[in-house]
Amino acid sequence: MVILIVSLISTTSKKESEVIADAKSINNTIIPRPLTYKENDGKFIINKDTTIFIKGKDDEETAEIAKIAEYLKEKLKASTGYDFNISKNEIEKQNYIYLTTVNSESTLGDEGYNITITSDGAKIVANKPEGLFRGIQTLRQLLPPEIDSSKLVNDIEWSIKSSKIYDKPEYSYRGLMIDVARHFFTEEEIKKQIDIAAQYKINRVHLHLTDDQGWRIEIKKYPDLTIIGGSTEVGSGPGGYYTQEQFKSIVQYAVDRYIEIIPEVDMPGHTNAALASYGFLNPDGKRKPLYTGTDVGFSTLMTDSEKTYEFIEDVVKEISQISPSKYFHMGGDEADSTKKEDYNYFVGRVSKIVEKYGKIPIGWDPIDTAPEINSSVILQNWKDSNEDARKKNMNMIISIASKAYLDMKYNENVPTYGLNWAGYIPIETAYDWDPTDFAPRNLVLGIEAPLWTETIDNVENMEFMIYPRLLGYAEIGWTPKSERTWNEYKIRLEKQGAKMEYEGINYYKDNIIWKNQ
Ligand code: TNX
Repeated sequence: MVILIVSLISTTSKKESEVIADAKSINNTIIPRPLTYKENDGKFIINKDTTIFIKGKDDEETAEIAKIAEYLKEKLKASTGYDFNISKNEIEKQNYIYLTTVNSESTLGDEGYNITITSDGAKIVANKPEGLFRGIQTLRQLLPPEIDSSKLVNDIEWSIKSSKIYDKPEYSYRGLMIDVARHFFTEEEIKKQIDIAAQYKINRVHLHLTDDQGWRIEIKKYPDLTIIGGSTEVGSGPGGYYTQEQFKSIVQYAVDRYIEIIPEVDMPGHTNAALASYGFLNPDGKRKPLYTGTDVGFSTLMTDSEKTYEFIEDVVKEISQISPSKYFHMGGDEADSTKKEDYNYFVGRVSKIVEKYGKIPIGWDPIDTAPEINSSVILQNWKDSNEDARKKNMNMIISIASKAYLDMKYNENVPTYGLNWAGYIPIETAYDWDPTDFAPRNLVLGIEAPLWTETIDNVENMEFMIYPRLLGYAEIGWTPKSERTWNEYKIRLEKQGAKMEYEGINYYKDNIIWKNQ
């Protein structure tokens, strides 16, 4: 008995001391948490003479790394006032930031990196330029938070503690979705969100481009989709759309940040904007009225009409030509006005059209329940069971609404907009789960946090919903489950507040994290 009590006490106290040690070992603010971080004595101080040296395995790679160096230089410019020299020469012994893919470890994969900081400089080594880009995000977070100020900061030492970091992601898919159909957001607004998300190593941005309330992507063969279908939004605002050139510009901006833009055309439901643009998509040959409310499930394409499939093929073809992503998201959710057998036939046929244009189809559940859908399609799991997907060995992106929906309110009072049909999602709920709670590890590609915008019509409110929850989603996607706990995370999150502040992000300063607010 005594032995039992003693052992009980010692296990409890061991656990506690582990937690404390954990908390104490947080001498960095990095989110997502790197696999290993070891601090050493000394520090590296960046000054106006610091040089960014670059070296790839060949000239092409060096040119790509040069762009990453330019990006880093830009990110450090406003606050430091320094105009770093970027050099392809052999690195000097001191005062360097060195970005290289030479002599890397292959175990780092595409996105992993090693950072070594000494008093002489900062060296980042990765297999691929992409890994260097991810490593740079870590480097930025190692500097004082003032580094993100858009104004010159004087009287500060731009120092980084000597350290060694080894890091690579758990999941290859770490996404943010923005619904630009319910409310339209401009090219510049989306680019800003892409840039902010990139610092947390988000690598996919899914754009929900069409829905009942709006069609947001120019299709040259069907100009009325945007002239009519893009002319409004929820609440009857002016709406808008991206020309193909604008879409390409968003894609390139994302590519420069190693983010893949995934376009979605939602079908066969959520299609009123298309039905309002072209009569031939409707049984009576007439255009439907535009819709600016927030109901779901009332619209459907005609699943037995060849004109529908011709239309879809044209749309998929045009978008595929301007979208380098390997994926094409075909929607498939809430088709409540489509009979189940018609839905099954439709999603099966459309998935083949998508594949014909060289893309991997992604669909929301219940797409996995259609007999024609197999493991060549990816399930984005938001609500229903993914039993069929498991049986069929389909890869999955986990977006369970009660955990990952950015349009859910934080709590009953905050904010005044937002929804709660999937429950409230406070910061802890958003963080404290794992994709493997919902699907077997071998089928999980990763995680995505969707922001639906029925109630969100401006960037301030958008940022309030996204931040700080996205930092948690980014960490769930990057850091293995075994390496993260809420108690330790929340200390790092608190420290990240200063950075978000300097970046001008309108985040929710929840007093559970940020005391004295
Ligand atoms: C469900 S999630 C939807 C969307 C809504 C969202 C609101 C999904 C695939 N469909 O149409 O915007 O809920 O939270």
